Amino acid sequence: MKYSIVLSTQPAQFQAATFKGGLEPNLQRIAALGYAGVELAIRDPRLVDAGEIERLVRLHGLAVPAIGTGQAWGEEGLSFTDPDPEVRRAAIERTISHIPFAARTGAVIIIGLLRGVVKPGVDGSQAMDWLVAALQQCCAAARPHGVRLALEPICRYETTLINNLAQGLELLRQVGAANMGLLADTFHMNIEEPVIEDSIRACGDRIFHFHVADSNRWYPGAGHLDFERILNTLLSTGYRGTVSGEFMPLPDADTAAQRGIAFLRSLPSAAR
Ligand code: LER
Ligand code: MN
Repeated sequence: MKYSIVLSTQPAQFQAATFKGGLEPNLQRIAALGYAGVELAIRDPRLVDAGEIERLVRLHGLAVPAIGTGQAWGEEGLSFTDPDPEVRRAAIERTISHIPFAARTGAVIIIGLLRGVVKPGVDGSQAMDWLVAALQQCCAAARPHGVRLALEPICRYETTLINNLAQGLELLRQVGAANMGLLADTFHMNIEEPVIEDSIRACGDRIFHFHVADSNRWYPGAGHLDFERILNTLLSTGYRGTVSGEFMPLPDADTAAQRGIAFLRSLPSAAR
């Protein structure tokens, strides 16, 4: 099993990004802790030096399995389902602007909160139509570059659109693109899925990326999720991607990152 951890390239409010701040020292620490990769949260590719990030990541021997895009929602309010067509267009353009870096690093582009929420006065089916159309446009732009997108079901406390994996699978059916899959996050699944393992199994090969945090969103091992069962089930779907830590920097980022990977590596499934 390969492990990565979320690292924000810019200041952000999102609390479960374990590492924030200076890129180079963080990359150094993450590599030293034994992670194989970093999942980079990038609000706007125009605000970062992609060439320099790529150089530093390679220097520290790290892969970039995924790019998180949700800060464009959290900090700027961009979304695929905003009633304002300009905001929707900007969200699509922003997603497409991640494609060159994703193509160079082999990263999956994550669609988390960038999908938005059903805003007051907007009909739910209208929001779904906007979401499907936006994803189709982004997938079509990504396909020639060999880039894949992963929609993340997110719990009810953060969005009203696509809370569980079954809804995610139905969305994939509507989008109808081979380069569109799902990101399954144990924190959200613990809230929304009737039986986490059954839901993972039902996704088969449509899981493109995987987030781990324990039930309390601390590092794996700090709560009550059964990671051995969950990760074994994930492996049984044929998943050979990266398992990415997205948990609170508690008691501090280094301790959380170190304890999280130590716990995951101690599981029998880690050897598979
Ligand atoms: C992002 O990966 C996530 O899990 C959400 O909780 C973002 O708010
Ligand atoms: Mn997540």
